[in-house]
Amino acid sequence: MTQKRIAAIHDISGFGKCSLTVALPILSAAGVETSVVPTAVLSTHTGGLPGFTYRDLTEDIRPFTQHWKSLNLTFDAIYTGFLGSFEQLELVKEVFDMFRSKETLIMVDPVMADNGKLYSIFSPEFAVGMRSLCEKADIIVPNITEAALLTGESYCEGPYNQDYIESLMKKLSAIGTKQIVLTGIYFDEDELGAATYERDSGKIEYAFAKRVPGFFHGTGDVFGSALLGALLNGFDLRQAAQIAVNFTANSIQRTFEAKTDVRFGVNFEQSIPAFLRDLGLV
Ligand code: PXL
Repeated sequence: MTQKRIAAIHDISGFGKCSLTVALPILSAAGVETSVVPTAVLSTHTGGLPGFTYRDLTEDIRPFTQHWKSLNLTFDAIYTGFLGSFEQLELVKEVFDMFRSKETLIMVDPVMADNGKLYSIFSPEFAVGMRSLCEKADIIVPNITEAALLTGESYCEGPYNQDYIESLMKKLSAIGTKQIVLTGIYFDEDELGAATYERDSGKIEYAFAKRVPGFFHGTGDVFGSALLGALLNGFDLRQAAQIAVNFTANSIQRTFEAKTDVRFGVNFEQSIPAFLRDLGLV
């Protein structure tokens, strides 16, 4: 199989594992060539570590990607995550149009909220802009809070019931993407995972692993990166979701046992060997 190449468009937060410091190592480990468009450089993420620095790189996005285009570079996938402004959303739509071919998989993680709350830097209108970016994707990967914001549905705390999840999925499907993976689902205290939806078949399926209670920062990016790595290794959506759930749950479990500060991100690095076994690469 020829090596796959992707473009990952996220910020880089120096400390507190998320966005590019997660996507780059995980996709590289999965054997995928990962080019990056850093949209901003922060000292840490914005999720609970006060005093972070934020250097916006919006102005660089167009010249950066136009240079790539002049080199005739092509990508098997484009993966976007945290985007800091409406202007960045519009620029990313341009990048999709610039590089999209029939084979390009466009994956949008509509990073903007968790635990029922928008991240501090966003206004509620940002969800409208993010929905318009999702409309241009092949696959979207919201958590439950983001799904509620994208659809106008009310947010509920877990444990969830199947009716709520399936009604959220149906509302998300109106966005029009071919595939949806909804994260952060649990029906009881024992298991946590994701639901997958395929537009063509209308089928909703689930992938679960052991649940560790609590909130662990950066797990959406760990999950999204592993999911894309698995898809590009030829797994179907349900299988890829299971591999990503296993990897994320394993990383959370290790972090929970080590009792590290949950704002610092999860120990995904030491889960990479098991991830590679799941992918059949070792
Ligand atoms: O993991 C999501 C994320 C990415 N990048 C930045 C963030 C967050 C979530 O808080 O603040 C800068």
